[in-house]
Amino acid sequence: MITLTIYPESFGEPSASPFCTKALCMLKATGLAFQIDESPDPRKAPKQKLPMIEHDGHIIPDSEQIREHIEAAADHDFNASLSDEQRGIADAVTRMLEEHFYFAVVADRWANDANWEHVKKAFFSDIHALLRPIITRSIRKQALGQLNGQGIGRHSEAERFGRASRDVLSVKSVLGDKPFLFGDAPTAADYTAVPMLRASIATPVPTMLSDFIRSEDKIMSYLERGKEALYP
Ligand SMILES: N[C@@H](CCC(=O)N[C@@H](CS)C(=O)NCC(=O)O)C(=O)O
Repeated sequence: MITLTIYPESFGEPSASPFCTKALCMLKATGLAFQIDESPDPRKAPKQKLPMIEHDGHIIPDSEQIREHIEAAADHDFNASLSDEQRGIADAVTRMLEEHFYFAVVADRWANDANWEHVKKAFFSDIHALLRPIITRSIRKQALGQLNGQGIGRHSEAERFGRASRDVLSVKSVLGDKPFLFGDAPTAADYTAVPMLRASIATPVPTMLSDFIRSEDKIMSYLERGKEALYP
């Protein structure tokens, strides 16, 4: 049995984290038996990040490593139908969304004062009321420090939007008129793209990025279709 540890659902998504939603949807697609352990606290995870899985005594962190592990365990290749060229594009799209676009979403949630009020309530309401202000201030400071270190935190919202909206347009170009990124059926990159783009419009207070995505009909229908096909 596999145990998948993820952050609890929030803002209408199965998990607060698009990486956790990705791992959850991939596990479901392989047909492997698994149970979910919801945790708000990543500190016990090997990389202090979620998701992670525990399988027969082995702990595997990181959604990409989880993907490799479950593909081997279930003898299931998410990209079986893809050519080498498509696999290259799929990996590039995945990296763009997970290592660049994701940080724009985090900034919209954690650096935007109006959204931060909702994030605080959604993620940290279990913390005792007396300690909550001190703990949430420190967690926010740490998150903003990470954004600054990564680099995206040094941009204004408009500059961030310029970069992140181009990522969305790249996804739209790869999608074209197909139901999923590489054809009629979802492949690995869809398991990143759908939760990641959905996370960016799930922020309760609209941002330049969420308004832009909501105005893109092709992307919005892709996200509806993706939710239907991939989500539990
Ligand atoms: N590369 C990792 C990224 C996972 C990740 O960034 N998780 C975030 C939530 S979206 C996290 O747990 N952050 C906790 C922290 O940075 O303290 C993956 O693919 O799983």
